[in-house]
This record gives sequence, structure tokens and C-alpha cells, in this order.
Amino acid sequence: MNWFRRAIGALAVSGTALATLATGALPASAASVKIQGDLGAAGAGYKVLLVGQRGKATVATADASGKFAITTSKSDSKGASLQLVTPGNRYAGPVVIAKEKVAGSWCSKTKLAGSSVNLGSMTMSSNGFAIPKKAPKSSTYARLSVLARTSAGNPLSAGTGGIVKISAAQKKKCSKSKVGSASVSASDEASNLLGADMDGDGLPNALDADDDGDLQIDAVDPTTTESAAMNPWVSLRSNNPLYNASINQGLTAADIAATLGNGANYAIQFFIGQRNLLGNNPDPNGVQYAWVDCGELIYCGGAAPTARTLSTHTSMDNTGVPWKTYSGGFAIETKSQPATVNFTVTGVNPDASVGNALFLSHRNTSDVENVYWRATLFPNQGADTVNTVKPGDVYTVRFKTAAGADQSVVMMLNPHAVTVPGLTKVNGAAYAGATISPDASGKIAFEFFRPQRLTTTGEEGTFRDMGGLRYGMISSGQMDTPCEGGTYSGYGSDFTLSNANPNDMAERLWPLNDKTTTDIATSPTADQIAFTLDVRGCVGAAVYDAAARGTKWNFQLVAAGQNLTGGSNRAALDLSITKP
Ligand SMILES: [Ca+2]
Ligand SMILES: [Ca+2]
Ligand SMILES: [Ca+2]
Ligand SMILES: [Ca+2]
Repeated sequence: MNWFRRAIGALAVSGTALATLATGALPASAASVKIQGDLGAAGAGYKVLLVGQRGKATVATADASGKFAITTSKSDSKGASLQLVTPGNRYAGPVVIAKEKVAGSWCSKTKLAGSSVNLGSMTMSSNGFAIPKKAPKSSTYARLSVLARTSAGNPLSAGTGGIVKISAAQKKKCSKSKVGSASVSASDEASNLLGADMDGDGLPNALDADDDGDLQIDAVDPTTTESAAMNPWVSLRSNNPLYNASINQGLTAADIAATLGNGANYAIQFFIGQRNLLGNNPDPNGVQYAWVDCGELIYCGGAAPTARTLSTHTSMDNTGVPWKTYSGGFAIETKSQPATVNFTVTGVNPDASVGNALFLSHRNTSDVENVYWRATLFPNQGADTVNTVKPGDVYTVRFKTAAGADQSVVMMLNPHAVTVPGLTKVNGAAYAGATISPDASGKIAFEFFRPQRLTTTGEEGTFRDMGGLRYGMISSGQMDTPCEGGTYSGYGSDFTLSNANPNDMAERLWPLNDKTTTDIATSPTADQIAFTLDVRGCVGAAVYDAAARGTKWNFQLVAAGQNLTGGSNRAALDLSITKP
């Protein structure tokens, strides 16, 4: 089954407009800027990422004594922040350059002013940030500040994955700060840029799991799809209607790995618009090749990575090829509809020793906005999957421009579902795995727990029931076929139906929007949700009535996130429905 192709192909592509990334080689006039510091022995092997306003990343690795130095340009460092990544390549938190007391509140400076700076000896806090023991000259950092939780200077998100409620009042608290360079101001940055900190919690959007600080994670938040457009998204499926941590309190890492460890069930999708690398109206030949630097992530980096790419420019299957040796290529999505854009690049990295390639994909129109860089990553970590593939894993997308410049942008694996909707009642009766059949009128009432995600840094426990997802029943055959809006009933206490736009395929496939938008504790007493599906209406009354007793139809109960580039996070329960 070409499940992934349909998962991708059925979805509208995000039409959002991320602002442009800095491109091209450094201008000859750009002064070289050096950013250095000393994290101490505890920081040995940590990476320090300089993240520019537009997500452009420059990396240095701290040596055995914790010293690091980044060489960059004045323009790339102005307004950039410094971010810490563990030796295992997981996001650890921001560097606070200095702090200032403003009207009784402590405020943290996280943005550089564009000049060389030596941060000197630094403290790595167990609260998930680092700060110089002695602040550097105030001309080296921006006056722009974010509220700190304590006098230590820890931003409100320090020690978390960024899923922290930030109020408007908290966001304004530091607006009267006086120390630091005024050359970088809030109005200089569009808040939807990858390197901007939209909610002022101290984490840049690219490394923040909740960009706008409303506790609705990026995967499901309809208001932040622009800043989240480059987030990798995850496809998950299971045919076990009890594969859910609120049903199965004893759900173990091994149980999860049994599902996630199978490439047919779980994949991380990289789907990056050419526009996200080069800006709007990009040159279709403006990027020669692109690949993902996983650092020491053991599934896609390090010495012996296990990842396979299930989707290459020549094939798409559930077996794939080893990702570490895949060097890329160019594919037209539908061969019968050739590209009309004049491509000369091949998408192949001439350094075949690198691997981890994204392939260049053209989606069959003359529009240069339909040029993408893609990979379908299957981690292939077996029983270790839950411990080794985690929200917060950092990926650096490296690419070579037509002009020959090496550029990179930083991305993170975001919180996503690791279980599927778990059925508790079918047609009012407790459900334990029996055959599922419609009632005499051809309808089925489903009651179920929401799918779970793993907790991220700073959250208690192992799982969270996910709010804010969009639900729908898909009749799965050659193509994903929606059950149109009129076939749902009995959903009013849990969902709002949104199917106003017939051209929005995602809205047709999963029209039921969960009224609970934030995540809740996983528990056997957790809130459940319910709807009734008119199966007869979905498959067609004539087809249904003519079908023999025992006829089976394949459906998926899908819980999907918001539209990101090329698709959405989705967790799907495969269901066979039998005519009684
Ligand atoms: Ca946040
Ligand atoms: Ca933030
Ligand atoms: Ca984000
Ligand atoms: Ca949010």
C-alpha cells in the first residue's frame, strides 16, 4: 500500500509565506565576527548554534574544556540568538547573554547585536540555559529582552520544550529595558520567522514546540502554521483499536516500539519548500542539493545510523534504502504531467559520502512555488525507538546554493502522536476488539480516547492526550476518500464541524475539530470524545444496500494536525467495518 504517497498527495500544500532566508555567499564587505565563550567541562561536546532571524544556523562544538568559537558575519549575527544542543543532538535551551532588572522584573537578553563578543566563563544551569558569569559589554547584545522567571535570568521557557503559557502582560514586561544595543528592535523581525521568538519565552520558533505561548502545540495550532511550516511532520498508523495509553495503562516502551519500529507504521516527513530556503518566487535551480545533518542522533547520525528513507526520487515503498548512503535526485511527482519549469539541477550531492539526502521534488505545475526538498525518514530503532527518537531532536538542513554557498537552517522534531485513537465504545457497548458493524440504520457510534504524544522536556510522566486535533473517517481504497460532512452526527458536545470550503481536501478528510485545544493528562478517567458515522451514507446508500452480509469496508479513523508544508501530522486507526 502506498500509504505515504496518499498521505502526502491528498493534502493541500501550505500556502503560507515564510519570509526569505538569507542567501548567497557573504558579501566581500561583510566583516568577520567571532562569538566565543567557555561553558566549562559540563559543556564538553555541546553544540552552540547561532540561529539567525531567518533560521540560518552556524554551529560550533565545545571542546573538552567547554570552549567554543563561532565565526560568522556581522549581518548573520545581528539579531541572532545562541542555542545549546546536547552531545546527543537534542535541544537543551538558550544562552542568555545578559540580564537587566526592569521595573522590578528580571529581563533576559538573548539576541546578539552583530559584533564580536567573548562571553567568557559561563554557568550552565540545570534549569536549561547558560549565562556568562560576567556580562559582556552592553554594545554586543540587543536591548530587546524577554521576561525571566527569577533573578538567575532564566527565560520563562528554560527547562521546557517551550510549551509554556505566556500572557500579553508577561510579553510586555521588558519593553522598557534600557541596557543593550538599540540596533535590533522587535519591529525588525517578523514574528513568524524561524529565528524569531514570537511569544517571548526565550526559545526561537524553530526550537519552540508552542510558538505563540498559548499551550496549543505547533502541530495542531491553526494560528502558527507559518512559523511551523518547516517542522517535520509525522505519519503514524495502527490497526489495533486498543493501542492507546489511556486504555492500556501499562503501555510500555516495548509496546510502542512494536508499532513505531515498523516502517509501514511510522515515519518522519521532511517536506521543505524551495521558498523556505530561498524566499518567495525562488529560482527553481537556486539550490543544487540538500541533506540533513543529524549530528550524533543515533538513528540518522553518528557512526552507525539505522534510518532508512522510505521515499526516494525513484521509488516510494515501506522498505526503502539506507538513508546514510542516499545522495539525492530529482523527481517529477506524476510522470504523465511533466514539469514545465526549466530544471537543470539534479538534486544530487556530488559528495556521495555524505548521504542523508533530501530529494528534489516537483509537483507538476510551472509554478516555482511547487518545488520541494523531501525525505520520508523511518528511524528503524526497534525496541529503542521511544528512548532514541524524541521531541527536541535537532536536525540541521544543509544545502548548497547555485552560487556555491553552503547554507543551513535548523529544525526540530516536535511533539507528535505515538498512539492512535483508542476505541472504548461502539454503538453504546463497551468495546474490547470485536468485529465492528453498523446498526440497522447503517450507522456506528464511536466513543474513544484521544491519541497520545510523549511528554517533552519539563513535562511530568510519559504521555499526554492530544487536544486540538482534527478528526475524520476516511474510506481507504486506492485513494483516501472522505466521508463528507453530512455523514457525521452526535458530535456536538466534543467537536465543531468545519467543512465550509469544498476545495480544502484536508477539511473534507477530517472535518471534526476537537473543542479541547490543549493537551490533557493521560488517564483511564481522561475525557473521551464521540461521534456517529453514517457508514451507509459514506459508502453510498445503493452500494451499501446491495452489499451482501459480511461485506467488509476498510476505513481509517484519522486524527490530524494542521496543514504544514506538504501534509499534516497524523495518527490513524485502521478499521474494518463489516455489514451485519
Ligand atoms: Ca513557546
Ligand atoms: Ca518562543
Ligand atoms: Ca516551533
Ligand atoms: Ca500555540
